[in-house]
Amino acid sequence: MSLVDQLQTLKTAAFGDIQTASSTQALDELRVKFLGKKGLLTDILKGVSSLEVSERPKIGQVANDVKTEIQALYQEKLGLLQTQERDAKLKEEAVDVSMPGYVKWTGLRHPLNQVLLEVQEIFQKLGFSVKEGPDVESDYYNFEALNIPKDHPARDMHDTFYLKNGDVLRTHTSPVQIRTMKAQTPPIRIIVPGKVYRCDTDVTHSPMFHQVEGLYVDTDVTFAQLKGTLSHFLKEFFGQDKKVRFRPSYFPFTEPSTEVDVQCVKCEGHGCNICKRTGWLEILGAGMVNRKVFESVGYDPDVVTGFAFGLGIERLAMLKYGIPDIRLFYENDKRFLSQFGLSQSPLVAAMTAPTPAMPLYPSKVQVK
Ligand code: 2U9
Repeated sequence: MSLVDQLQTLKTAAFGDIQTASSTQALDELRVKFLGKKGLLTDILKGVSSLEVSERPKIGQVANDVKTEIQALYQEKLGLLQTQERDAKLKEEAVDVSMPGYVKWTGLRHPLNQVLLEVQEIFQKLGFSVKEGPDVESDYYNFEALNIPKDHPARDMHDTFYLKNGDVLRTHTSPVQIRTMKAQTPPIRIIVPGKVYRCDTDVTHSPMFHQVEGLYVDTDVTFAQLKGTLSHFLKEFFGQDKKVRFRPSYFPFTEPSTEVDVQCVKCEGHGCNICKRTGWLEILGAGMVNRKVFESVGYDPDVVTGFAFGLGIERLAMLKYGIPDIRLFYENDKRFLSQFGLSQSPLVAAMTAPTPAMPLYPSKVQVK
């Protein structure tokens, strides 16, 4: 076949292939195949050297024309395929702005932790520091050292979980105060939050719940300081306008002992279902540390005095927010928990709003 015929055949083949190319990548491969340095056109032109010198310019001209025509078709097809590919990509990546956005769940503090932090903050500002200790305790630290000997009726009140080896799940966080007093010398000013365990279950009692206890020991700590400190705490927590009262009580580890009430947060003292028509809510147990407790930690009760107090976090949270059932705290129901997110964005709040079946907390109960 003459070189001119070979060039014509090449052109026909190239045109056919380029016209049916389905992607820019396939098209580029064709460019290399036909026009590349080691391509078919180059192959054909190798034959020019064997031609008469006089025939060479003509073949050169034909070859140039073929090359130019293939390049022109290539450029035209390239533009077409690029447009097609860009359109397909845009279609694929299209964003439907009418679709609802993704809700980003942000974590928030459990209501019990929120209340605990609020309590801690009030006492930390008064110079109390936070101490923690183990959940499993010996009978000595949980009872004996706190003036609750074996057979003491107070043991029944505590509904204790006993372990096989005689240890107990602590019924209060008081053992931490005993450990601290044994390890340090006065002045001691601590609050002790933590889980405690009592075999008792109903809507206001759980076998595990959380307490905060406090202890202040120094020379000359007085009952007046106890009253001032706890009145300050209750007013900070429930509101400065609330009245506070101290009633005589009994605990083996304090003498004298007192229970501290705050004016009902719901009826402001008029009497309602929350305060059992009394107008008062029982919040704290407290008292001056019993001399016997000081003796068991090696302190001289004629030199040091102190006050101690205890409260239940669940009870505090239930009263503050009007929560009727203690089990709500432990069920991990997001409809319940998300209601206590002060830092929650309005969008998340709207999209995670509780269904009507779940009452709203903090409740806005109206009482008359
Ligand atoms: C030491 C000495 C004394 C801590 C105290 C109470 C009174 C009290 C209850 C409140 C509600 C337990 O969670 S509750 O059921 N607590 O009434 N706690 S005085 O007294 C102490 C503690 C440690 C060394």
